[in-house]
Amino acid sequence: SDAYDAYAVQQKWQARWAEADPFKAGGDDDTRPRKYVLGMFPYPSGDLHMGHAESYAYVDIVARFWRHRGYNVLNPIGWDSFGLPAENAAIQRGADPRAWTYANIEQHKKSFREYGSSYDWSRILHTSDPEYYRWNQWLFQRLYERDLAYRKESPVNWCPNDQTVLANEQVVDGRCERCGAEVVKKKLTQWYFKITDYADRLLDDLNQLEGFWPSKVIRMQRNWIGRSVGADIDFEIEGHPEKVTVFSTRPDTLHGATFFVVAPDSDLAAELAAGAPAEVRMRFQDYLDSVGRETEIERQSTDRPKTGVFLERYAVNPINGERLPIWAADYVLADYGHGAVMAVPAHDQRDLDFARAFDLPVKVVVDTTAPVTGSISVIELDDEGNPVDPAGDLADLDPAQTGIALTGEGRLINSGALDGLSKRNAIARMIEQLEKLGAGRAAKSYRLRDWLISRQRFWGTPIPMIHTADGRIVPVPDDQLPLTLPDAQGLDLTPKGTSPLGGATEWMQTVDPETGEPALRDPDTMDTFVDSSWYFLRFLAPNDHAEAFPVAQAHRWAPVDSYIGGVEHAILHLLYARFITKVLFDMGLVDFTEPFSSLINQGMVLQDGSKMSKSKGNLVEFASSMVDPGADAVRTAIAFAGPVEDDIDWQDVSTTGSQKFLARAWRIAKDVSSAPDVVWAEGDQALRRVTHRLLADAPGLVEQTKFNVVVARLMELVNATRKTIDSGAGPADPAVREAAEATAMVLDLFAPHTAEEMWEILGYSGFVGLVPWRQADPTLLVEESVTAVVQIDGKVRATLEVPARIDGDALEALARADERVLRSLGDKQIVRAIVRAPKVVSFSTR
Ligand code: ANZ
Repeated sequence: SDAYDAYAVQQKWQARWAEADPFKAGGDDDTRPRKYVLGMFPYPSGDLHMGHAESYAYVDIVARFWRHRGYNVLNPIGWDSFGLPAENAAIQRGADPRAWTYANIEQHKKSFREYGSSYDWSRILHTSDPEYYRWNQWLFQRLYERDLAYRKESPVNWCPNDQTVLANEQVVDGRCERCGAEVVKKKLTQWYFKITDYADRLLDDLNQLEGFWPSKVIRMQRNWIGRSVGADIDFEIEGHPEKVTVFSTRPDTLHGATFFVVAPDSDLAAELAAGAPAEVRMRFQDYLDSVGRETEIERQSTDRPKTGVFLERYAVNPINGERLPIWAADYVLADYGHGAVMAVPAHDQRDLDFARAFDLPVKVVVDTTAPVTGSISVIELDDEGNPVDPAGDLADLDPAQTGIALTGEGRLINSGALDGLSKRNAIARMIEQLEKLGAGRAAKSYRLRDWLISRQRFWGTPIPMIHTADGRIVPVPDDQLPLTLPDAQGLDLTPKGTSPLGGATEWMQTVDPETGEPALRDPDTMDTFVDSSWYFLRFLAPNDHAEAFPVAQAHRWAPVDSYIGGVEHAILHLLYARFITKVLFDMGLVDFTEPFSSLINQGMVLQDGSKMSKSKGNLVEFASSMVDPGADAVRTAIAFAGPVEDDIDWQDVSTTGSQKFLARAWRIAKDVSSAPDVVWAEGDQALRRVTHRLLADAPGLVEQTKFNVVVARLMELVNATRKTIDSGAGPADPAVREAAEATAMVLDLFAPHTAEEMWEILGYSGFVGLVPWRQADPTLLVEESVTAVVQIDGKVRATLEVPARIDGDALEALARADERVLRSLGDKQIVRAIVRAPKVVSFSTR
C-alpha cells in the first residue's frame, strides 16, 4: 500500500518476535563475547508513565546496539513487586496486595511487548514470588552468620493519636501530617545490616567507577558515606566513672578547647544530668523535650540561634588539665562521632556562635596570618604594587569580636610544644602526644549509618528469625525456607507501629528448631531495598531452585556492563547493591567488587516544566502514549529529544515529526529497485560517503550515549538517499540500496518494527535486529584523532592517539598491545577491562 501503517507493522513484528524469541541470551555454548545490559526494574505501582518510556527506550537502544556489534547480550526484565504501593492500595480499596500487584505486572508486560523491547522473556522475575524472596531470607542468614545483621533499639516517629509510625516526610513542624498531634519519638527494636563495616571500601572503590558513572552520582555517594579523618580524644569527667571520647577533625586545636558539648538526646547527657542539681535536671528535661520535636535538618541548620543548657559538670582537658564546663546543646548530634565534642570556638564556627550566645571564653591557638609553605594563598597588591598582608593583624581578627571563626591554614600558638607547627604537622604531633598519654588516637568518622531493614509492614519478605520462649533469637533453618507470607485476608494492614503479621496468630506460631518448644516468628518484613540489592544476579538463573544464583553464571555474565535508570536511585539503591556485592565477594560467590561497571542516568520527563506525577494530574501514561503515533514514533521522539541526562519536556517532544521520518525511511526501502546482489562500489560516491560516515560514527556515539545525534544522522542519511532517488542516479543505484540497508540496521536501535519491515522489503529474511554491524569503508572517511588514556588499577599508565571514531573493542586491543601498558603490567594479569571509547580504557589486575 502507499501509506505507512505503523500499527499494522508493529503488530506483525511483535507477533513474529513473540514466536521466534530472537532476543534470548545465548547459552553456555555461545562463544561470542558477552554484554549484560540492565534497566532498573520497575515497581508495579499502577501504570507505566513516560519516565519509564524514556528509560526503557535507552535500555533497548544499548541492548540492540551490542547485539549488532556481535555480542551475546543479556537484557532481562523483572519487577520490584514488594512495597508500600500495593499495601496502600489494599488499605484504601480493600484490594488484595497480591492480586493488585500481579494484575499491574500483567499490564506492564503488555506495554513492554507493545514497545518492542528486546528482552529475554525467559528470565522474568518478581521479587514478591516466594522463589525470589526465599533468597532474600537466605542472604539475611548469611549476613547474620557474618555478624552483619544485628538488632538494636532505635527511635521512630510516633503519632500517639493515630497510633502510627510516621516517615520523616510525614512529620511537619513536629506534628503529624494527618491529625496535627505532636509527634513523639518511640523506641523500637529493629534489624540492621552493618553497612558501616564496609564504609572504607564503599568509598575507596568509587575511584574505579570514575569516568564510567556520572560524576554527580559518585559525588553524592562520597558525601553520603562522609568520611572524616582526625582523632578520638578521651576526656575525664569529674564525678563520672568512665572517660568520655570525642571525635575531632582538628586535634591540633586541643589547647583552644574552652568548653565541652554533649548531644542532649544521648545516654551520656542523661547520665550527666542525673548527677546534677535538681534545678539543672528540670531545665535539661524541658530542653530535651523541645529538642525531641526538632528535625535533624533543623538541628544542623547553621542560621538558627544556638540553644543549650549548662549541666554544671566539668570535663578535664587531657593535654593541659583545664576544666571545661559541659553543656547539652542540640547542634551536637547523638549519632555522629561519639555524640560529644570538645568545643574550640576560635576555630569552629558552630562553637563560636554558641560561645557568643552564652558568653563563653574564646582562645585563639592558630595564627592564620602566619604563612605556611605549600598552602595556596592569593597575594593582594596595593596601589603601588606592594603586597598587602592578606590576613592583616591577628589582633584584628579576634573571633570573639568579629564572630568569624579562624578556620584556615596557619601556625600554632599558645599550644606548648606544638607552637610554630603548621596545621598538618600539629595534627600528627598532637596524635603522638595523646597516644603517649593514653588519651587519644588517630580515628575516622563516617556519616554513613547502618542500614535499618525492619519494616512493620505486610507486603515484604518475612524476616527469617525465631524468638524462643527463653529469649533467644535463632535463624529459621535454611531447609525451612522460604518462609512465606500468610494470606492477607482477615489481617488488619493499617499501620500501627507493629507489623500486621503479628496479627496472623497461626502464622506467628512456630517451634524452636533446637528444642522443639513453642516459639514465635519475627513479625517484621524487610526493606524492599534488600530485594533490589542483588536482583541483577538472580536474572542469571531466575528459576534455579538450588541456589540464589549459580557462581559460574555470575562469573560469565556479571558485573552488569550497562546499568540504566533514574538519578533518584543515586544513593540508596546503588549503595546497597554495592555493599551486598562486596559481601558476596567476601563469601567467594562473585569475583568482582562492583556490581555495575557503567551507569547511565536519564533525565526526567516533565510536562509544562514540572515533574509528571499522578498527584499533579499531568501524568501521560505509557500505554496510551503509544496508541496513536505507534511505539516506534514514541521511542524515536524520545531518543531525538536531547542528551540522555537532560530533562525532557513532553510538550516539546514531537511524535508527529518522528512518524513522518519513519514513513520516509520506509518509503525509501519500498523505492529501492535493485536486487541484494548489487556491487556497492559502483554506487553514487556522495551518498556512499554519508552512509559510511554514519556506520563509522554511530558506534562511538552510542557508546557515549549521544543517541539524539545518531537519530539526527539517520535523518540526514534518509534525506540524502531521497535526493539520490529523485534527482540523482535513481532508485536502481547500488548506493541507494546500500543506504537503505544501513538505515534499517541503525534504525533498529530506535524504531525496531519499522527497521524489520524495511529489511523484509529489501529482500531479506531473518531479523534485522540480529544483523552484524556493517563495517565502514575507511577510504570513504576523513579521519580525525583524539587522545585516549589507559589506566591500570586506577592509575594512568599510557596515552594513545586514536581515531575519533574508534570503537571500544578496537581501542581495548590497541591498549592491550601498547608497550608502556605491557611494561606497567609486568607479570600481572588483566582480570577486567572497562572501555569507554574513544577516551578511556581501565584495566584492573585484582
Ligand atoms: C574540635 C574542632 C575544632 C572541630 C575545630 C572542628 C574544628 P566533620 O568534618 O563533619 O566530620 N563534631 C564531632 N562530633 C559531632 C557531633 N556528634 N555533632 C556535631 N558536631 C560534631 O566534623 C567533625 C567535627 O565536628 C569535629 O571536629 C567536631 O568538632 C564536630 F577548629 O572538634 B571538631
